Amino acid sequence: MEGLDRSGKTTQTQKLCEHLQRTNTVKLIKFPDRTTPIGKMIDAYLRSQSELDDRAIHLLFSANRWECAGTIEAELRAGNTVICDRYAFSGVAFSASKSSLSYEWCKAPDISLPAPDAVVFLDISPEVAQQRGGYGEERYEKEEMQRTVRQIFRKIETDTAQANGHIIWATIDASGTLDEVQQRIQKAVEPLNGGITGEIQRLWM
Ligand code: Z5A
Repeated sequence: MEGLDRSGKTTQTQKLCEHLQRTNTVKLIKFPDRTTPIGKMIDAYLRSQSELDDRAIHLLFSANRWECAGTIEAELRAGNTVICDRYAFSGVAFSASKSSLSYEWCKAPDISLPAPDAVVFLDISPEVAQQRGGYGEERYEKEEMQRTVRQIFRKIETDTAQANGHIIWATIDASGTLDEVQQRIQKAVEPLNGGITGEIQRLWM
């Protein structure tokens, strides 16, 4: 699940998890995982309690995924469903919105992570997002940055379709009620309900 700030990712990921748990074992993972030593450094940065070079924080976000990659693969090999609340697509979209970092440089550290079978992108205008609870507390929660991030997500969608044609990319209007948005998400991932067979695909390869 990907999206802009306050698009409802955490709420909707939880609901999707409950829905899918009726038929399969589901592992829910949130990135950044703020509980690990790397995640604690990310958390301090996001809360503006520490300063880090743009490259350093980007690599920490990626390392935070790599430290979980083995768990993701093990779950998939066991036949379980893995849902991630943000993943490498957020990594690229947020870091590449900074003028100091190029888009290609931002993609590099996440190349060959386990690729998702579907990306649900919750699309919301920065204006609507701002009206939702808690907006503005963390470092990237600024309207101008969110606009740039939204544009980069569109580029990532195109690039991902070219590099990983098997990935379903569903852009969902996240501006309805919780139930309306959840219905759209469930419909988008319906093609995966029968399960996935074959080798685990790799990101951007
Ligand atoms: N980041 C990065 O730079 N690089 C990376 O590699 C990764 C992340 C993985 C923290 O992410 C920051 O890290 C984030 C991207 C960057 N910066 N920004 N922006 P995070 O995922 O930990 O935090 P977040 O983006 O701020 O997510 P969030 O606070 O968890 O928001 P959300 O998950 O999208 O929304 P929510 O918690 O489900 O809902 C927010 C509020 O809106 C809440 O009060 C809900 O009740 C309300 N809500 C939700 N849906 C609705 C609807 N449909 N109607 C009305 N109100 C709603």
